[in-house]
Amino acid sequence: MKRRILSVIAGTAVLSLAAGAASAATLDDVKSKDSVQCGVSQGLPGFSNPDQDGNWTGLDVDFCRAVAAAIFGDPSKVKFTPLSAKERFTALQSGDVDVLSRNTTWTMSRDTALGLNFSVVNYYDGQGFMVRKDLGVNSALELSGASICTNTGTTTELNVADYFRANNMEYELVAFEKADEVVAAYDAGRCDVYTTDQSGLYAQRLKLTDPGAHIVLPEIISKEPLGPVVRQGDDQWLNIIKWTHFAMLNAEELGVTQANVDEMKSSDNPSVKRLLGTEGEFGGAIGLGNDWAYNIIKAVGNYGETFDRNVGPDTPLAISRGVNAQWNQGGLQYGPPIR
Ligand SMILES: N[C@@H](CCC(=O)N[C@@H](CS)C(=O)NCC(=O)O)C(=O)O
Repeated sequence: MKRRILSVIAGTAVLSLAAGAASAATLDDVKSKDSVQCGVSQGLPGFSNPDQDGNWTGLDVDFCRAVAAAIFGDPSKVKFTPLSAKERFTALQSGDVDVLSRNTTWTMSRDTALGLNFSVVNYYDGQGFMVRKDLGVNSALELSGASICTNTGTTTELNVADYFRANNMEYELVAFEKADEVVAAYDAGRCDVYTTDQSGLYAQRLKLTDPGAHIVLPEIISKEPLGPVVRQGDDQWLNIIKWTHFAMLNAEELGVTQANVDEMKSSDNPSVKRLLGTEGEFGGAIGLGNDWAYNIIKAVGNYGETFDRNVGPDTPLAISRGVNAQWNQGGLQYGPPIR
């Protein structure tokens, strides 16, 4: 008797798992919509930024285009939903977006308590401070008593509280929901300091009246591993997101670029063959065609190319690879092998 009840319970569990899996087939939804709905920021140069005609560019935008290329062989099959920091997780939970690709920090609470899964880190960052040069401050440790502008709904508020408490310093927080409100307030002198992810400071500095009048202080006060997020319960979709980034990393490591990807199709290197689908069936393992990674690289290039194009030393943000270099170049970016 006991055994039967157990098996009924087990049966129910299996059924509900199957039903959950069926309703969580994001890839099927995306295919029937014929596009990926990608949650991005409301405008952060270098990461996700629209121009006057509504054309989006940036590292996070390129990631969305890469996912569309992997699925459809067409990077234009993506639609962007601009989201404030506060709105972003609800938009993903409710199914308004298929993936959130928006300078979002991977933390334990976000990864466990929200029904969401972080996938990879496409940009290792840390929180920093920006001040006017004429404030005469060279270190964050000189900021006691400062008023500090930031965004609500972000990791920044807790980091500031921890840092100032740990260093016995006072501060006054001035927080806004929209990033452009923070920029405007700081630009207008309503606060002495602007704090957010260091990449965000380099990006937002470009929007100030006189960007050259401001410096980013050397201290990094937190770990901000940024990356794309999906809903829990759809392993295939999570795999597609993870392997999109890993394919771009492997391509860079193997010297496969947007310009040479066609030539590379006849490479004898087994790693290149598996990446580009001339050997093995790796695309099928994630529900995609065997040319999934070829399509990504053809459309947006490898990781280093998207980094350089959007935020690298030759862009207005002028960020060096630093910890975002490949693992064999002294950095943290490490693509697990395709095999
Ligand atoms: N990485 C942090 C901060 C993310 C964040 O929202 N930063 C602001 C300031 S850089 C931003 O993205 N603003 C751009 C926007 O909202 O469009 C987090 O995940 O909480």
